[in-house]
Amino acid sequence: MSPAMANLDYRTAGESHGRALIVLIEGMPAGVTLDPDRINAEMLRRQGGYGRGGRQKMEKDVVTLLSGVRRNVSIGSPIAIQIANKDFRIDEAAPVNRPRPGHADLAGSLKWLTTDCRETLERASARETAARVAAGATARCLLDVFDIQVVGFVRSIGPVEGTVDPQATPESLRAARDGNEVYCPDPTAAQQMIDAIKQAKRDGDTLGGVVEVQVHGLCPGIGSCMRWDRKLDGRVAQALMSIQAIKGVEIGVGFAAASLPGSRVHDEIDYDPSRRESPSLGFTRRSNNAGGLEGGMSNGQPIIVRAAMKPISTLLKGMDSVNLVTKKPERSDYERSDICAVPAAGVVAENVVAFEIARAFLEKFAGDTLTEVRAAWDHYLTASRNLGD
Ligand code: EPS
Repeated sequence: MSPAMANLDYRTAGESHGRALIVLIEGMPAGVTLDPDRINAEMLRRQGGYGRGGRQKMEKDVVTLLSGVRRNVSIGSPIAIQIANKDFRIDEAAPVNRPRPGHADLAGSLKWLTTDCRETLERASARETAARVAAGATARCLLDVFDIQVVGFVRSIGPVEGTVDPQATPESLRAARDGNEVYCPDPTAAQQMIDAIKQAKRDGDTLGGVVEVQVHGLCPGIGSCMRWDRKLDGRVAQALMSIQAIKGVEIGVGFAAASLPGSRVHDEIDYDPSRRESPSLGFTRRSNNAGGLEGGMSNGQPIIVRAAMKPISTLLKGMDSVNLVTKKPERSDYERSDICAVPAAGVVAENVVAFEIARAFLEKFAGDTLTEVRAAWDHYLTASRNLGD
C-alpha cells in the first residue's frame, strides 16, 4: 500500500448525552455518490425495532456530511459526519455509583479511577452504534456501485427462533424482514418475539438474541490468507464482536461444524459455464456451510455470519451490586434503557460488516477514483473468469 493512498478506515467520537456523535471516514475514492437519504434510511432503521426505550422517541438521528463531498459526490478528502444529540445533558446527568453487572460500569470505573460510572458509560453506551451505522451506510454507497448487497436480520430473540429459507434472495429477505417490528423474516416467530419482549418488560427484565448478516454479490478473493490480520473472516468477526453486547460470532455453520465429519461440512465444488458471469465465476457449491469464506477469503458464495447479543445490562428490577462510594451491597442503578435491542443490533451488524467488506474490496481494487477501482475490478474478473482457458 503506497503511503499516498489511505486505506478505507473510520473512527468515531461522541458520548451518549454529549453534543453529537462524529464519524471520520478516510480512504473513500473520489467519484462515489454519497446519498444522505440512503444513509439516513439506515439511521432510521437502527432507531426502530420493538423493545426500544424512550431515547429513540426523543432523537431523530440524521447525518450531516460536514466534509469530503461536493454536490453529494466524494472528492477523496476525509469525510466527517455529524449526528446531533437532542438529549445532551452530560454535564448535568446524575452520577452512577452502583455498577450494572454486564455493563462497562465497574471495569471502566476501576480503569479510569472514578466512583462515577457515568464517566465510562457515556462512551460505552450503544448510542455510539449510530456513528458506526453512518460509517457502514456510507461505505455501502460504494458497494452499491458493484451490486454487492448486504442484508441483516434477526434470527432469534430470547427463546424464540425464526426459520429462514437458505435459498432466500437478499430482496425477499429484506421484504420479509421489513414487514414486522422485530426485523425477523419469519412472521410467525416475529409475533412470538414481540410477545416475549412484552413479557420481559412486565418482569422488569431484558432479552438478547441472534442476528444474521448476509453479503451477496461479492467476487472471490477478497481478504487474504497471506497475513493473519488480512483474513476477512477475522476482520468481520472483530467488527461484530466490537458491537456493544455481542458475546459470540459464527461464520457459516459455525460451532455446529465442530461436531460433524469433514465430508458433511465442506462444500463440494462443481463448474457450471452458464454461471460464469455470476459472482461465483461458475464455480458452484452444493452447500454453503463455510459461509462464503475459505482461507480468510471470499469464495464467491454468499457470506453468512451471525452474532449473539446478550440481554441489555440495564434491568428495571436491578441486580445485586456494590456501591462504589460506600463499598456496601446495593442493587444496581437503573438508567432509562431498552428492553431488547436485538433488532437494532441487526442493523448495526449489517452496516459494520458492510464497512469491512468495502475496506477489503478497496485493498484489492485500490484507486484514487471510482474509475480506477472499477477498472481494477473489471480486469481481475476477466482474468479470473478466463483462468485455465
Ligand atoms: C441508545 C441510546 C441510549 C440507550 C441505549 C442505546 O440512550 P439513553 O441511555 O439516553 O436512554 O437507550 O444504550 C444502551 C443500551 C446502553 O447500555 O448504554 C441508542 O441510541 O442506541
